[in-house]
Amino acid sequence: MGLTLTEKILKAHLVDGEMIKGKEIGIRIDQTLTQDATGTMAYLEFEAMGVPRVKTERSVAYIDHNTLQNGFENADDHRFIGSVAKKHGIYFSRPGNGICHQVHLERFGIPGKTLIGSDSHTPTGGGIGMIAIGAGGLDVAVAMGGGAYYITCPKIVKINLTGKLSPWVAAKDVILEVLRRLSVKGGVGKVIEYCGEGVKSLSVPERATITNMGAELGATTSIFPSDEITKKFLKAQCREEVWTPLYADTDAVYDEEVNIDLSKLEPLAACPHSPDNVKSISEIGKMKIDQVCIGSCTNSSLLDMLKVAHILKGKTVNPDVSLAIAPGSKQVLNMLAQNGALSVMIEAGARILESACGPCIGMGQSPNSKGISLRTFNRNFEGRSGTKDGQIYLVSPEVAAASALTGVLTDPRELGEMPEFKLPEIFSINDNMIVAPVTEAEMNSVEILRGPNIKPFPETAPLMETIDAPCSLKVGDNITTDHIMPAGAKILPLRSNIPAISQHCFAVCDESFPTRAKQLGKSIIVGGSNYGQGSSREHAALAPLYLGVKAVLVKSFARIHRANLINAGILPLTFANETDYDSISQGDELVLENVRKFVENGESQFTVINKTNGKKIKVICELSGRTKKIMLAGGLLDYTRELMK
Ligand code: MIC
Ligand code: SF4
Repeated sequence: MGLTLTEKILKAHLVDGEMIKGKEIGIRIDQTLTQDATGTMAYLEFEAMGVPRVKTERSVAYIDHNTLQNGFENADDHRFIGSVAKKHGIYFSRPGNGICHQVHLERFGIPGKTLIGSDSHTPTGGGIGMIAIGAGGLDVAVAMGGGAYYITCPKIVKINLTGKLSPWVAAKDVILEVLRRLSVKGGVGKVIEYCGEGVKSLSVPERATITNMGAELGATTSIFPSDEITKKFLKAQCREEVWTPLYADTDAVYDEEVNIDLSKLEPLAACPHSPDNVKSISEIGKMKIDQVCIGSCTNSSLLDMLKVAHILKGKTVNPDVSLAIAPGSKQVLNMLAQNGALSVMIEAGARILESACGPCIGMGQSPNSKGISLRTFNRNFEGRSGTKDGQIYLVSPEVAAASALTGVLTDPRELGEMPEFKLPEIFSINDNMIVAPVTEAEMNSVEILRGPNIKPFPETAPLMETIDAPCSLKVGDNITTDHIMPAGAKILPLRSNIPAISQHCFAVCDESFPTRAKQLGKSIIVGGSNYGQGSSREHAALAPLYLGVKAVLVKSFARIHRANLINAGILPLTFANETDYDSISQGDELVLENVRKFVENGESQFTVINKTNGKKIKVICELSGRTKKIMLAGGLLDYTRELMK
């Protein structure tokens, strides 16, 4: 029986467990990446492990998220990460060099290698045939120290692409179509593998748009084969030597199959407030818009920007619209400057932003009250844009640029004939904003530069014998990490200060939660299905940890968040019977008797007693040998420290 591409790469990196679907496996990690909003914590954790130099083939620290410096905090974090990178053999991509995923694809990604990153859109690397996975900062810290990364051996979904995209229909429309069909929960426990004739018609940046936004399916990752197109891209980046051809075997067996005829797709949009709330542009109609933002790790490649410049050429942005453009990397921005496309954008009235995440994470450019904003990004969760009532639609750069001119949602096919947009034979290469690691001798003399905002990791404790605690918060389905631990320009500067950031925990749902939870001392959160979807931010686990949350009981979890809860020593529980969700109200007293003993004995079903109404609720907590030990120790940091003794 042949192997899928995913199985080939995972097998070649397997260091623990067996390739049995649904079972935990440990894989060797070749590369890691961090960004600044998750990086400070990840490096504090790495420091706590006491490993002098990273043990990966390549680790890169990027500064791209917290780039608005309206106080000392973000600048201090950048400086801290820069000094840690120098001290421990890590490449440092300076602020201004671009968004981690875009730069990593351009300058560091290698087909067939494994990459984990403390950012959920790390799967962008799947666009060149990597197994690239988003993880919590602590998992990345362990991988930098040479430890394996653990995932559930995934099911593999084949997405068979046929045909070719019609003019003005984009890669973004492909992933929006996948989201429309599979939903934001459809990828949990799965890797999405793209195959078929249609693959050949997609360039690397287009493939990367698709694998990037595969994160919104909840998938472990997504991957394309490494073929002649990949080779050409790497050659144009002067990195042809890292290319290897990689394909699934022709007789590979998949768990699921989805067929998409590219020629049948039309321009689409994800409507507020979920990436899977997808409708066609024609179905939504000529809706009046207030803002357009083009950029983010999904759609900020040179190819995307050239299309935007073509559409804007010689025109003026509609007077009722604000258009912001953030090219994804210094390479992209510089090439736009060199070939005149930047001038075209400026002439048209675009507001050019630095190469960073920017509005995607609420770092500026929040829309006006109830503003309708078209964005080429990957997430439109409530509140993420920085306002509570912003109405965010996720679209392709083509739809975004065409609409910026008309002031209403516009189908780019109205633009008439589409010219052929080609990638350059050679990109403009200048890695002068990437600081390479120094020699061992120089490393020893590096001083770590900490600012007053950088506070230590919160206190953890071994799993309690019995958890007897009230339900401090009850929430519904599809709670995102943007609900649990909001981002935005005001809160992000507190990412290195858990006591301070925890004051904003669940601010979108219930502003009184932090005070209540702290007063209760210990408590349990109850939620619905797909709890914790979205980002990899471990702050969504560390803030509850700081506020005394001992367990989270929900209908189902998103992958990275569940792992982050375990890493923080918070017990992740699911209802054996989902209807029991209705038998708990906020404030009810819940008891998990002898929970430590149950976990020690490897039992996966326990009973929660609701002391308030007397109801007995069956709950499930499946922990593998390793995650069991982590839970008992009080989290991954304590477990790793014990291992190192
Ligand atoms: C996001 O897109 O939500 C982020 C901001 O990049 C996060 C990481 C973070 O919260 O720092 C992610 O996707 O993991
Ligand atoms: Fe940055 Fe947005 Fe991409 Fe997250 S999704 S890495 S915030 S650009």
